[in-house]
Amino acid sequence: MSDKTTIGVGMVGYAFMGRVHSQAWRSVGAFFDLPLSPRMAVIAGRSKERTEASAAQLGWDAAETDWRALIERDDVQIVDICTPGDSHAEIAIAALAAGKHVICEKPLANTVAEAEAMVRAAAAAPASVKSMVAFNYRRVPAVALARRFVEEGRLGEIRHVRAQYLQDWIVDPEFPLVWRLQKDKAGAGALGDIGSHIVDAAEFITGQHVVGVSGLTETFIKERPLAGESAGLGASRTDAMGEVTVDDAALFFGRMSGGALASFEATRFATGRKNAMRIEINGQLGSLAFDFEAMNELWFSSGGGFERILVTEPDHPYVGAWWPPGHGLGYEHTFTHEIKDFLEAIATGADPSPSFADGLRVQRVLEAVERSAADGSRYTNVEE
Ligand code: SOE
Repeated sequence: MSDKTTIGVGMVGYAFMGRVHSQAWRSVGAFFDLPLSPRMAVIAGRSKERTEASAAQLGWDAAETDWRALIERDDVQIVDICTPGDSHAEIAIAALAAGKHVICEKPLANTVAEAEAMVRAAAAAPASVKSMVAFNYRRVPAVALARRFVEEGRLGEIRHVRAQYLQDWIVDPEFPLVWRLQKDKAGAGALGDIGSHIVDAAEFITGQHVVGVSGLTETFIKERPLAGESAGLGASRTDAMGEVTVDDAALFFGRMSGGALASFEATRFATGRKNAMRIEINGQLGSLAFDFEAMNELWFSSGGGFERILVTEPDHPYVGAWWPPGHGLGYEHTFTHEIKDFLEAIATGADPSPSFADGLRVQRVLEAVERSAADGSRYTNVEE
């Protein structure tokens, strides 16, 4: 018998993020010694058949077809939101009002106004009710180690941030119009989906905020075949065509609050790049470089050439819970780490990070990029 307090989890959504979050909830207690033991109480989705099948496959005890019913359940204390951005605000605000902790996929919302409402709801909840936005790349051990290096002063004053998020999954003009390519569902395209990750990573590693930007966005393929039954990443296509209403790529540069100059590139048209989330930081004393496609490595230079650090040592962030040196971690572990940190924050009363307020700040950067791009790339301040 375990003496840990059980905490019930209800997850909304069962597609890509739902699957990876399920894996994290399932494994976190087996690898980290936590004060709380999560119980995968219930999963919600619109289709009864698919939600029930997902519950069975992913390890949830029950299935609901209405997220409101999930929130109301007494066996749910944590609500995990893995839906497209158009429902984040409504679900999160209702869950917080019901006194449930909330972890919400990124970007926090589709608009600044929605994100502001979510921040207000989080602030209005009792201090014991916690909320967090799921920027999982903060929990890549090499990214957390990069932040440690900056905090230890090993880079000195930071001059440059060079961040890219390169994918190629929609290069084919026949790739269907999935929800990620529709503004009413996703809020933005590459800018929101993957640009948000590199803004968060840049802010996390440097401890600085993006304060102003100048941006360009482009939609290379303006029309695509409508998606078949599933609108997920693996959707089939139909014969009818529809308009792409988001950006395919976004490029922007900006100023950081500590004086650094930053450049960002988010694209789904980088042929051959699958999930190249890259960041290089140049400081007065040293530089760091990271590429998610080699996620167990961090490159460091103290002025000579770059040296590779294999981030698999037990004293590296999160790594000690897993395998012996050199055995490496994968994408899914970043979610396990995020849930571990969230459960610890709930148990200890600490404020989880990144908070909804951090998510709102990223949202404001994205919005400033859109305003700048619409205004001939004019330098645009990120609103406070
Ligand atoms: C699709 O671009 C996607 O799944 C993003 O939505 C995720 O946040 C990222 O981790 C991988 O790519």
